[in-house]
Amino acid sequence: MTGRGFVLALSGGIGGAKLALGLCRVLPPGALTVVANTGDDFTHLGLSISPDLDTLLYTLAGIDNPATGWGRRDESWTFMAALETLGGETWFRLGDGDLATHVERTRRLRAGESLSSITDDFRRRLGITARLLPMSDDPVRTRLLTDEGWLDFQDYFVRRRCAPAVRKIVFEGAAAARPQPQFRAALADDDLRLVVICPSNPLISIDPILAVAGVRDALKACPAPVVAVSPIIAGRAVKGPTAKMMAELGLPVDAAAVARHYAGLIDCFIVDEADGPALDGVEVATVAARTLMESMADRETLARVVLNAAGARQR
Ligand code: FO1
Repeated sequence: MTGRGFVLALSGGIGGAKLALGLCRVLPPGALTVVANTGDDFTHLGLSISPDLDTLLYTLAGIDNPATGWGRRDESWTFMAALETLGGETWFRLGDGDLATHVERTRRLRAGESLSSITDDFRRRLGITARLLPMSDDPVRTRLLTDEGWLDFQDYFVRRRCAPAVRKIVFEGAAAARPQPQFRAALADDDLRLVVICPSNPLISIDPILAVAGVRDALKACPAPVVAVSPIIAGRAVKGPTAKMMAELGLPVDAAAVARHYAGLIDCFIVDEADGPALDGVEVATVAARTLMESMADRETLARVVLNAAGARQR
C-alpha cells in the first residue's frame, strides 16, 4: 500500500479488534476507518451497552484487558460487588472504568446525540488515530433461535455461555437500518484502497454489518478490493463460538466454508498456513499466512500481509 488512500476494516468481537490494531499501527494516522458491528448492543441495568465498539475503543487505545479481550485492563469491581449485595444482575460483568463508558454513552444518547458522534468523541479523547464508526446509528439486534427458544445475543453469549444449540440467527432492524453515513460514503470513495473483513465470527460479527440495508450491494459495487481473513484455523476457532455455531448450522467447520460464506463479496481470502493456500472448491484467490495473532508483531505482520494482498489484486 503506497501513497494516498485509506483502508476500511469491518470488525466485531475480539479477533477482529486484534487485526484492526495491527492495521492501525502499520498505516499512517488517519488512513484507517474501522466499522464495528452493533448487533451485540443491548440495554442492561438501564445502560446502552455497545460491546464491539468498546472492544475496539479499548484495543485501539491500548487499554483493553489482554486476558479477556473485552472491558478495560487494571479494572476494579467495586460497582459489581455492591450491585451483588443489592440483588442486581451481575452475570454481565461491568468493571468500574468500563461502567463510565456505558454511563456517559447512555447520558449522551438520551440527550439526543448519535452513537457515531459519541463514538468519535470517545476515540479522539482516547488518542485513537483511526476513525471508528458503528455500522449504523439505527438499532440492530442479533437474536438467536436455539433449542431453548429465542435468545437475545448477550443472553446467549454471556449468560448461557453459548451452550444452547443455534438453529437460526436474525438481525432485528437491519433491513430498516441505514448504513452509518461515513461508512456508506467510504464504500464509494475513490480514495478507498482496500476493504478488510477482519477475522471475526462471520455469523454474528460480520453478517450483521452485511445485513444493514444497502451494505452488501455497496460492497459488491465497491471499486476497491475486498480481502477477508479466516477466523478458522485447522478446523477450530481461535476464540468464541464460531466453530460450534457453524457446526450447529450445518456448515463444515473449515476455512473453505468461510470463503464460501463470503462468496461474491471478496477478491482475496487470507488463510492460515495450516489450511492454505489451496482450498478445495474455492475460486477466490487465497494467500496462506500465520493468522494466529498472539504478539503485537503477529498483529502487524498479518496487517502487512492483508495490505500486500490488496496491492497485488487491484480491481
Ligand atoms: N463477555 C463475557 O463472556 N462475559 C462478560 O461478563 C462480558 C462483559 C462485557 C462487558 C462489556 C463489554 O463491552 C463486553 C463484555 N463481554 C463479556 C463481551 C461481550 O459479550 C461481546 O459481545 C463479545 O465480545 C462478543 O462480541
